[in-house]
Amino acid sequence: MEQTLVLVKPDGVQRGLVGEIIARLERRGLKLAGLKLMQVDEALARQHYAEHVERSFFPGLLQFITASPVVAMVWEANNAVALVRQTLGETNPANSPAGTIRGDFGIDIGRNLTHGSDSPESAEREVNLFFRPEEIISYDRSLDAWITE
Ligand code: DAT
Ligand code: MG
Repeated sequence: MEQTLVLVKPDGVQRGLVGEIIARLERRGLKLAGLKLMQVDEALARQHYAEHVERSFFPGLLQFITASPVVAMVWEANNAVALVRQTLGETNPANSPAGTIRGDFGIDIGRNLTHGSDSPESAEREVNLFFRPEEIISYDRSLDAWITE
C-alpha cells in the first residue's frame, strides 16, 4: 500500500484545525498509519525542504515551520500521494478550489496549513525523516472492503 507524509503545519495547529484536517483524510477513506505532535528543528527543516534551501522564500519558510509544533502523519491508500495532494489543494491557497483544505481554510502561500509528499519517492524519504519504523503501524481495518474494491 502506498504511503505519504502529511504535516499539519504550525498555522493549522495554532488555528485548531488538526481535527478538521484529519477528519477530511479519514472521510476520504485513507488509512492512518502514524501520528505525532512534534517540534521541527532547523536541521530537520533543512532536510525536509532540501529542494528549496536556495529559494528566496526559504528563510521565511524555515522560520514558519520551526515556530510552533506540527502534527506529522503517515497515511496509506492505493495512490495515496496523489489523493492527498488533491485533498490538500494547490500550493497557493488562493489558487485552490473550495472543497480542498487549502482552498477552504487558507489565503496565503506561506500559510497553507499542510504538507503532502509530491511523489512516491519523496514520500518514502519524508516518512523516514519524520518517523522511526516502529512508529508506523500496520493493522487491519474491517471497513476496507467498503472503501476499496
Ligand atoms: P507544496 O507544499 O505544495 O509541495 P512546494 O514544495 O513547492 O509546495 O513548496 C514548499 C512550501 O514552501 C509551500 O508549501 C509553501 C512554501 N512556498 C512555496 N513557494 C513559495 C513562494 N513562492 N512564496 C512563499 N512560500 C512559498
Ligand atoms: Mg513540496
